[in-house]
Amino acid sequence: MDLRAFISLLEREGELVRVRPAVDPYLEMAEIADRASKAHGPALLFERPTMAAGRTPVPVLMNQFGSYRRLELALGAPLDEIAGRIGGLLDLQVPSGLVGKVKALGQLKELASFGPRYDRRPAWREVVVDPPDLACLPVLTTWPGDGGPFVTLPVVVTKDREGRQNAGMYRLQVYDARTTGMHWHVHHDGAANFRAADGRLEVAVALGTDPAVTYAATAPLPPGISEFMFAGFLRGEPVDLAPCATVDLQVPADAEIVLEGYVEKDETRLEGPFGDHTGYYSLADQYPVFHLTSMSHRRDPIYPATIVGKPPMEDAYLGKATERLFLPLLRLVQPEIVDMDLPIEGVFHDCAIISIRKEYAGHARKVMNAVWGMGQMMFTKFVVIVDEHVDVHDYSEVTWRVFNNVDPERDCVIARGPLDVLDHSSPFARYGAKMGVDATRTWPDEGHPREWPDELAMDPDVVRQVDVRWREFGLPFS
Ligand SMILES: [Mn+2]
Repeated sequence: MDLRAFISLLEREGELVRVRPAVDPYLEMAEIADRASKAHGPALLFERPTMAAGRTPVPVLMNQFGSYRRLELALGAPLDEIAGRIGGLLDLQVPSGLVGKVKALGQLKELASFGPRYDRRPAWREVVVDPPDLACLPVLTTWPGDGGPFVTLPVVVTKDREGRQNAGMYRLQVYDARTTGMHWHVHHDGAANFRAADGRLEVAVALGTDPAVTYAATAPLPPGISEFMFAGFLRGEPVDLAPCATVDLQVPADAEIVLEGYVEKDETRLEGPFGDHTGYYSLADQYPVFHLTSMSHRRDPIYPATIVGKPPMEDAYLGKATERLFLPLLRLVQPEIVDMDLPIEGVFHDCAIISIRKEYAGHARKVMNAVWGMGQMMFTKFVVIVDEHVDVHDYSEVTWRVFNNVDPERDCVIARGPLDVLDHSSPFARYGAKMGVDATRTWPDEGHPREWPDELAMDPDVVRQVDVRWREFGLPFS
């Protein structure tokens, strides 16, 4: 499904509104999209962005992922159904012992059947902009303190030394017609490929891809697992890739716009500030520079954009997709994990609430440490562990457990480790403290010699009796 098919689908489902009056990509579009997010509103297709003099308006698609319904339409199925397919793929029938675990990992190979196909005549070759000129695109400035306009939904493709492609989403600050910033964080696969390259690293950027591809580029896949293969798995059919014109990379054949170029070792430039998904500006810092060598697009292209800011925003839904789809992977290694919630307010790297089947003293601490050792979950600043029967998605229930069950001195763990680049609370960038909170029922051998009280629960016979007689009482609630 290309972006145009997705737009038609959203329109048929009443999930998209076309905005026909002229709208300025400088702040105005962002303000409208922000209101759409906060009102749980539809996707927006701005048909007439204000453009630089002499440039043809390129429509801008915003808020395409901004509801659970649209996320389902984007990924082709409800999240729980996809999570079930992933669970099946991993054979979650509790891989017991080492042999079982190795067998389960082997089944990951089934993913390979969703490896990409190749198409040598991609739609995005229809128009070549020579020389490249980013002023052709209505790149948004989303917050007044931003360092400039930023491309916010790019699928950035690079290769590692073994020739395996990686697709990630790293914002691109537009400096001029042919150069942008390349905001890959030190922990991202794109940055790892850059560090490993000698001299120059080729880069391709696809804009306006199948929404499953766009989502996959944001997903915390282990290094070496192809985002395009993952998108193919989500979609149930392989992603068609096409070779770039000036770099040795392949990008989705149905992309709307493709930028090609390179990033040079030892060249950096001030990037930012940028109004970020924490709800604060991320500070300006030195980042690599992306030089365009080629730019092409489909006839009448559509430019995709998002705005991030104080949650909830559109990216909250992408984060929730990751929470659901990656739970089976987490459980493959930590089968005691029952469920997980990443609160939107914690912007996905700041807080995880996890329920576990507690089987031994210190079990909650074991899981905290495991979380801090798992891929991008290593950034999690607060890890809250509750017992298996606690609904992690019910924040009233969770806070009640934390406030009542936790002895701060005994049940809180302070650890140090890598932090997300966007964290501004730590005295140092990318490194700082994390806290684990064990809100499970404390066992005697965890330092609780006193009796732990039983939870309140009504006598079931009385509950049944009251149910039977309910109408008799004439009460205006049930
Ligand atoms: Mn990757």
